Amino acid sequence: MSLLENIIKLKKEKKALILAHYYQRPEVQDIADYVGDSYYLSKIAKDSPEQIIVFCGVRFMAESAKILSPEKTILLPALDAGCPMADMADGEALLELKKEHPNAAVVCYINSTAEVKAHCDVSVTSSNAVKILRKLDKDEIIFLPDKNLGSYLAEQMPDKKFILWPGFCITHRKVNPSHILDIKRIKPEALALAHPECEKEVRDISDFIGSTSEIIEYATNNSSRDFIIVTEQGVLHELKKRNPSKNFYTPGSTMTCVNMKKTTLEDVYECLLDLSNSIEVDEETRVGALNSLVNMHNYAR
Ligand code: CIZ
Ligand code: SF4
Repeated sequence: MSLLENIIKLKKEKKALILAHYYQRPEVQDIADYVGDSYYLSKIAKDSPEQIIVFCGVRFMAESAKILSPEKTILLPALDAGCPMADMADGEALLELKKEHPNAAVVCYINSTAEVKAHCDVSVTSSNAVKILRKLDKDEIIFLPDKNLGSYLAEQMPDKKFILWPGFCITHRKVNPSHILDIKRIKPEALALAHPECEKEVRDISDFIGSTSEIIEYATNNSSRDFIIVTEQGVLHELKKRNPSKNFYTPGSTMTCVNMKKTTLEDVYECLLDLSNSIEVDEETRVGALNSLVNMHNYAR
């Protein structure tokens, strides 16, 4: 039996569900029951009847699923797949910042540790952040850890005062405007679709800014034929599947998240075989963090 057949067989035997983020390797996306962004996947993990979930992504995603569904077994196939941006914020420093701004709403990007979430009022993802923040009745917002998504949100809501944490995504930071302008010189019609985790100078010269799912929707529904995709290159798999006749250009070969690429089919097979790599969150942190994720799901509805 091939590795693929073995995974499918084990998945059935164990009644497991496989979820994969758009940034995962193509072959991992293809074996998953659901592929999507972190908001969509967190909804599926919470609502699905399966008790065993193989979460092909990075730690904060599996951790969020565990926080929402402590009774389920959440497996992270590559245990060392973390998110460097999530690790740029810590609970203790956040508590200090909260003391300086006692009236601010505290909002974290879902790309954050459980410890940080436990000190926040609500979590957001790049696909629901604008909607959720518009519903908060606070004029002041502490946003962490991504200063780029934070400054993008601040631009959308000039009536609110944002206090931004200085974190950033190392993958999205690698792009600079010249990468996009170089492609536009050769393909002047191409539309640049950028993730809000990109730096402001990149966002400012892009034609559309959105989350991975929004970028995929935009390119699929737009009549243009040429697009420059300014986010982690894993999304190209879904983009090409949905749009076989369109052309997708990438800004250099720089936009690969090494952590997202750690998960291989072998890892998926092995963790299904012995149900290893189970993610645990200590109960005190879990209960603290739960509130921010439940609020996200309620506000985003
Ligand atoms: O929220 C997510 O899934 C991430 C990390 C990116 C995006 O925009 O979908
Ligand atoms: Fe973290 Fe950036 Fe990788 Fe997403 S792409 S997991 S934000 S380092």
